[in-house]
Amino acid sequence: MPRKKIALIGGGQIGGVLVQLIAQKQLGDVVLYDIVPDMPQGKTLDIAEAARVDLFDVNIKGTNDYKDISGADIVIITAGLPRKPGMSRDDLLTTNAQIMKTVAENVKQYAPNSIAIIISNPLDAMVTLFQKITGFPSSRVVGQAGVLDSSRFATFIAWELGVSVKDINALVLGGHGDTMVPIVRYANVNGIPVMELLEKKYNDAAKAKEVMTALVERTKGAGGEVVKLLKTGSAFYSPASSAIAMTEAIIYDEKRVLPVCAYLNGEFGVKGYFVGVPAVLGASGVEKIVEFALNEEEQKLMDNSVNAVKALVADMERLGF
Ligand code: TXD
Repeated sequence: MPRKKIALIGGGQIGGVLVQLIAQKQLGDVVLYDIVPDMPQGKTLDIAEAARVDLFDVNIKGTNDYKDISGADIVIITAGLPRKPGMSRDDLLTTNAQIMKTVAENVKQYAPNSIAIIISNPLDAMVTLFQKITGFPSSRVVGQAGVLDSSRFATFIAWELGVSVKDINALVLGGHGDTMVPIVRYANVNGIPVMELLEKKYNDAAKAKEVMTALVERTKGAGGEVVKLLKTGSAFYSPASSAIAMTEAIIYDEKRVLPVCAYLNGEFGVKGYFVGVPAVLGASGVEKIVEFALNEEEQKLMDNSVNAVKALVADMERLGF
């Protein structure tokens, strides 16, 4: 099998970790593009020089020229500004929409058959804009948010219960913002409902509920928690890992069911918007939305989150994008 070509647009914190992970896992040849002169060349040189130690055999190139992404199979986009303490993801809208417009035009020109994974914030709006400008079929445009938000939820549950995070299944749906929807009802430890385990632990249903509410709230604010501690940027290791899980699902045609930001055509009661839902990821990109019944409370939270995405997209359109 010829090696895949993976283009990364944005060579900042997440971009750098992406290069390293792709190399170490030998997922394909990498091109790292950034507008800052020499920086992507420097980062890729640094990572390439670890090849003898890490024993990887892929080509790694840094560039300031979009021509170098020509023919990429997968494009992962992190270009844009990250949050500073006190900022919401939505505060990034104007700046990052301008950046995304240029990025999308170039991906359309140089990698017209690629599958695009978008990471830049505000995520749901950036995915929408990218698809609008490229005109790519929606199966080839997907945003990363839910894999990370779900992993954060799983991590907090594991810590609370004192069990391995490997055995936790936890799903977060909706937009990648404060309105995201952790699905408590289906959170489980190897099939055993988390709520049942919390009730056992505390021997008190009300207390168990209170603890779960705290886990849910921490999940929703998890990005901000990291921003506050870092002071100079936002999370980058875990977003990079999450995008790599999606990339692997596509490269190896795994048909994994992952929560991703995907285009909905009536599923979950949403039409014409990109929202976080479980989807099958395989060689063709988003191959299927995995729909399931939400209860009344979950549907209400989902509607609220979808309304926040709609408002964000409307703001973006008002700004002329
Ligand atoms: O889960 C998620 N989706 C996210 C998203 C989790 C964490 C952070 N998330 C967002 O990803 C964050 O809010 C940002 O919008 C992106 C990238 O985060 P990162 O931490 O990597 O930001 P950096 O280090 O500032 O890197 C951004 C790079 C930087 O090197 C700029 O020079 C570059 O983007 N940049 C550009 N590249 C190409 N083209 C243009 N026009 C451009 N403008 C800036």
